[in-house]
Amino acid sequence: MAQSETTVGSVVGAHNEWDLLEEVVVGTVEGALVPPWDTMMEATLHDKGLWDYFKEHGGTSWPRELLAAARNDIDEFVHILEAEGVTVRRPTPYDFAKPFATPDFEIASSCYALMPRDVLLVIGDQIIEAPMGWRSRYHENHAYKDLCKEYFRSGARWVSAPRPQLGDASYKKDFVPPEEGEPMGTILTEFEPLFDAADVIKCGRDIFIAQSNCCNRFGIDWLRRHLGDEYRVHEVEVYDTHPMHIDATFYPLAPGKLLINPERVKRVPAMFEQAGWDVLVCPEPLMPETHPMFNCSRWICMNVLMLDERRVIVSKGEGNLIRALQDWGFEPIPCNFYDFETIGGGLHCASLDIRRRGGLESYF
Ligand code: DAV
Repeated sequence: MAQSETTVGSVVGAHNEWDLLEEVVVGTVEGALVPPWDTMMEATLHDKGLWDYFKEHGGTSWPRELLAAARNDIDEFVHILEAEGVTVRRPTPYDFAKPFATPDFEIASSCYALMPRDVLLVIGDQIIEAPMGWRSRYHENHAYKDLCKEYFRSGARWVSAPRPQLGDASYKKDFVPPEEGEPMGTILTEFEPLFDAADVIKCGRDIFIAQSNCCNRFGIDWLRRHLGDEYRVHEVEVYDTHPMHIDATFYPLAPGKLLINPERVKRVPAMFEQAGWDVLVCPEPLMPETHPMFNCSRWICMNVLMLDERRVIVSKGEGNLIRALQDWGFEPIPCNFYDFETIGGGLHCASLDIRRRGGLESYF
């Protein structure tokens, strides 16, 4: 199996979003459930009109037609990856329907293994199980344990961030998500370190992270200290009424090329301008407003997956972005993905880079 110079002995090695992708984990729709209702969903769901749907259907299977359509998309994504020479791995089937309790909370079920990007953070040869903020996702890492064990045996480092308690003290009581224009706020307290792996985006020695409804400052501090002197962890200032994850907001696509969400990025960190990076502003999404979206916003179009510095898999309906990517010097590979986005997230959410060929570098 091909291995990069810097990761000899370990199958796991990824330092940025654009080195040649060799192995990836792709999520699965098998067994996917509607997330069971929990108050922190009020903070993350952009569409208030959906609360009742989750209250009624949470913990049960998604409707068969939605699952079938999402499966077609993910199958096409896997097909493209394999055709482009990438090894694709999948999670282990897991029973998400079991209710569970800890001494601090109880919840009707788990959710799914749709989005490995949220659960595991790969930095260099290290896999970090994220301290996730949603109670219903507390055991989602179990669907990836077989893979983690295998990667560990191959030489990867494998750790879990401190398991959070997720009791009432972790969430602000009576939190009301801000309306557009009001100051940003998140539902999390600073009781314990919390982040999802998708709150983080890698750029060699520089790691970018933004506070969200699943990432607090305590979580950022934990990651900074855990990674140590080899890395510089930067907090990015974003504005989002329902923030969750950085990869539809702020995304270094290739050396010198930063894609930003014009509605959410308040200030591009000065280091990008100083180092001569181009700031690429994501065009308006083309997904019809009427397209059902249970989890994320239309800005999920930004959630592309780089196969190397040029080839980029992008959601097929997003002609504006596809043309912009071409103008910026990329080679877009369109993939039908709107129906996966309906119940999950984008191409980046649905995948997890395990190995990209290349070493740890500084781009600033
Ligand atoms: O903007 O809808 C996307 C989350 C991607 N991991 C949004 C959040």
